[in-house]
Amino acid sequence: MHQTFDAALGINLLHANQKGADRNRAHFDEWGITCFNIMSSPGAGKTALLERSLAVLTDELKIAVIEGDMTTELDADRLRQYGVPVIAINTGRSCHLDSKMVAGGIHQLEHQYNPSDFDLVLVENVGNLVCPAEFEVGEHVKVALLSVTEGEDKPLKYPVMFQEADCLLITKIDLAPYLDIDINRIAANVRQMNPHVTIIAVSAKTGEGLENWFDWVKSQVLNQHPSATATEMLPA
Ligand SMILES: Nc1nc2c(ncn2[C@@H]2O[C@H](COP(=O)(O)OP(=O)(O)O)[C@@H](O)[C@H]2O)c(=O)[nH]1
Ligand SMILES: [Mg+2]
Repeated sequence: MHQTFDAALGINLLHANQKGADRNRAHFDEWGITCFNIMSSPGAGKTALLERSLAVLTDELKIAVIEGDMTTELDADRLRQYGVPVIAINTGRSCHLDSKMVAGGIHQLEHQYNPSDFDLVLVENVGNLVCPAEFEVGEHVKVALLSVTEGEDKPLKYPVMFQEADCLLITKIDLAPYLDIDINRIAANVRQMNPHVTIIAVSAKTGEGLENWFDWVKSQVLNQHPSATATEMLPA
């Protein structure tokens, strides 16, 4: 069967992106950095989660953020208030970050700081449930957010994002009582296609579930680069 021109182009594009992602990951590994790619539809609560996370996790981990948005530095400015380096990447008309854009962010980090000082780079991807799932940026860990306001069926309708995720955060659970939504059904829909995913229900508003998320983040950092964090993460 003949491949269509578009399919061939798509495969080449993804192949080139993958090579760039592998290079980015090699840099992160060289510096002992764990990289998270945080993805969701617009408004699911990525930046709110990062605000809460930076407020707590910076006590134990040295963190930098790469903030992807089509335009503006609104989210980047929100996160700069937590005293961490935030590298803003505007993607223009593109609906996702790609590995080349993130390589540019890594270059800035390297230029302005000593990258070996960092334990964790959090990448907030452009809000979109489709394309970010296809374009790796060099992450070790993929995190997908789905807010309770989006509906139980979304994992079934946008499967790639949820199949690929290492962690699913069901967000805005403080709103669940006002909605006709079953959080267990969301979890079951995701488990059906991704049996090993870690599922954590959280509210950035009330703080419910955030301790579980923080513990999971720390376990992933230890898992990827045990020596980089061994001292900081020992109990006091
Ligand atoms: N009620 C409630 N609202 C939230 C929560 N998390 C985020 N929001 C609100 O949802 C909107 C979008 O959040 P934001 O973090 O900007 O989403 P992003 O586009 O995924 O980065 C904002 O108005 C937030 O205040 C939550 O846990 N509960
Ligand atoms: Mg945001």
